[in-house]
Amino acid sequence: MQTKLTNILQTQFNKTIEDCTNEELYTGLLMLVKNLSNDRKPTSTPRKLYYISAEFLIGKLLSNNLINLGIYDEIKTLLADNGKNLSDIEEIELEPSLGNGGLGRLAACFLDSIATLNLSGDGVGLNYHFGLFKQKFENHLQKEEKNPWITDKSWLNDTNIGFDVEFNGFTVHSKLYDIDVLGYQKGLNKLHLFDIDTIDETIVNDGISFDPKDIRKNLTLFLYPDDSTKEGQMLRIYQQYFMVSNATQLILMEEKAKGHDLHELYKYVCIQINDTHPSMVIPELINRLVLEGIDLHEAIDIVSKTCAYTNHTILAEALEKWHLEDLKQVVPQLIPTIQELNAIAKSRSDNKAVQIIDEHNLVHMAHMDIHFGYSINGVASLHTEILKNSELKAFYELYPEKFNNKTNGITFRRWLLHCNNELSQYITSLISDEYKTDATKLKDLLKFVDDETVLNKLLTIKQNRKQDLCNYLNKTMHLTLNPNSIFDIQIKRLHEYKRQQMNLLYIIQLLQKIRSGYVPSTPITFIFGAKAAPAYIIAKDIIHAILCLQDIIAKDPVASKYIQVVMVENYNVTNAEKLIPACDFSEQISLASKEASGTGNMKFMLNGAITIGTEDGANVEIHELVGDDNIYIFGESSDDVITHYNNNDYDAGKYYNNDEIIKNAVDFLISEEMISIGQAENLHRLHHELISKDWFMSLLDLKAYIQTKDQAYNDYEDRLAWAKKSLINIANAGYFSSDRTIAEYNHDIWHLDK
Ligand code: Z57
Repeated sequence: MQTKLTNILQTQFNKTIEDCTNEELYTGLLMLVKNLSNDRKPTSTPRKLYYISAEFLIGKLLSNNLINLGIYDEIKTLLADNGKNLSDIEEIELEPSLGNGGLGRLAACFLDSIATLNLSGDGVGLNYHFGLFKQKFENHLQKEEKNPWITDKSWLNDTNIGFDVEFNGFTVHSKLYDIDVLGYQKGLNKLHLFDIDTIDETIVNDGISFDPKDIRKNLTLFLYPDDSTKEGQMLRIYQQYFMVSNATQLILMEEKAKGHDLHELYKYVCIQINDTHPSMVIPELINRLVLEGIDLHEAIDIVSKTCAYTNHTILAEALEKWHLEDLKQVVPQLIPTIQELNAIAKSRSDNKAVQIIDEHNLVHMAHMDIHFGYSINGVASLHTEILKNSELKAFYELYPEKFNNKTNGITFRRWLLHCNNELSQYITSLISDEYKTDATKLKDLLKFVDDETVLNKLLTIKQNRKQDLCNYLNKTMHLTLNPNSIFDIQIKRLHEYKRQQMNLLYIIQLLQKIRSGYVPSTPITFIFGAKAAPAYIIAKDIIHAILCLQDIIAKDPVASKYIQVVMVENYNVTNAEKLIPACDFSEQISLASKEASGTGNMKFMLNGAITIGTEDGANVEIHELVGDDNIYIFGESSDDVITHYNNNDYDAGKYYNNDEIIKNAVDFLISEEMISIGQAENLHRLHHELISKDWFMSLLDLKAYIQTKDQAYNDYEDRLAWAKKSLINIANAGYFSSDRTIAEYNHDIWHLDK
């Protein structure tokens, strides 16, 4: 490697490693990785998967690619020997922000595992120039800015592939960029990102606003920042059609090149539809097969045997329904096909719940996916059960054989080997490195549950990560954290169902308790990281309240000795990699039934944090694996919550009026103290929302949450007992490797190796 790298640096810059700047070294390493990728054997299973997704939240790629090529340690040492630091070089790379949250990050973990299992499977998505917005805080409010990430030295490779994509009355020509996806030790696939070269970055005004009229100029500028809430619908339809038309043309081009008979497309190709965003691939592929001379009904049959759909939410606002009229305005060529699919669906069932086009002329994209795909899966076992028994009950009765569960997973390469190298090496020293390719081997750690040397070492490693985080936040955000405090962390998109507001109310009541004399045994640092969709008013009000509270506590001479609130700006993959390994307490407190799975919960567990959570999403499975003593579970069950919704009997006011602690905490939001720092309008709106609607029932579980957390902080004091819980969490995290998830997708849905 040394010769390879020095040769590159010599020809590029005429310099030695020692003389290069970090920028030059970054460029050199990028070229080295690209050269080594070219030498790698691409995957070649008999069947090929196309994973179509509006989001691929891949994170920075340099270190991960070095790890997957098996040269990370060598390069790190080589650089160190020449006075250079790999992590300084990593900082040169900009994070591509091509995703909102869990769904996008899951797609990235999946690509890593698909390649690692040596399966042929490419990602297909869009090359958003400014990605998701960059978050800034100003006057305790979220401000959005564009987030450019494409530079001339990037992982994107030009291709000379491009297709015509037809919209109502005009045609655009696409251009494809590819990113190599390297598996761990073996496997090479591609992430295909489509773009158009008429894009005009200069039409973006202040922040993230732009002229919406000219599709040719704005189509791939931004990723839609609504993680589950809707806005900008027409442009979304344009983006989605652009994505799937390109995907379809790419697939057909590759299949023809392989000489496959399109009548048997389903024998060679499998299309995974990631949430409903790519659903138009169904009518688009049908249309294009018809253009190839295949009869309409045969085309429908072929597509039905090729497409599979993953559902990621039961939140009604995230289940896309497009107005037929709007679709007609953008892609009139799909309308007759969608109408035909609707007619077929009707002939299969007269139940109104399963129709594709409803009486308001809304096209239910998920319904089309289920009728005309061969598999539908949920992303955690509770979520799949809810789909079968309530949300999609009528479909389950119609097609029971199509339903299956695939509990989410995460790639251990990024979320352990890279972000917590010291822990990973220590695990290797205890149980060998077999767990890197067979994560279930982590169970071998259980033989050390009572070994004090091991437990103390785990505590030391955690302390090291906490110190690293302190240094990082000090350098990047000028924050000063107490490394000896408990790190309690909630990082995820801001959404009422995730209940950051409940965490906030906990902190407020603790502040009030401290002000009346209570002294916590160990100081606590409450860390938040969250972006709110720019149009999601209440979510932004919650951020506002957290930022105000951060200030109030920092200025309180007594309380600041015991508690600190820190809201990290611009939460993204890069800072997640610093936050997760430093965490003692992982907050997974969604209203039961609402979080389909969660994947942050798995990353925290793998890094030895203890979960405080509701019985929701994959928390249920974490609980089953680690047992009652190694997780803090509280709150009403998913069944009870669903019953509250069905009976419409939840009354936030009742909880507010009948409990002093709840009332005082909620009223603090509109206290003199808060209003003098923040905006009265925002704080009153949040206060009003909490006591009148509280749609996601944060007051319902608040008391149980307070009790459970107090107990957990108490337990933290026994350091060895705590370390034991930590070890048990790490040892049981193997199930959540995305290698396991992908093996299941392959076994039950894709059959890529036949
Ligand atoms: C998104 O990140 C998720 C679901 C959606 O429907 C959309 Br839109 C975006 C998330 C779920 O909220 C998580 O619970 C889940 O873990 C993740 O998708 C991956 O499945």
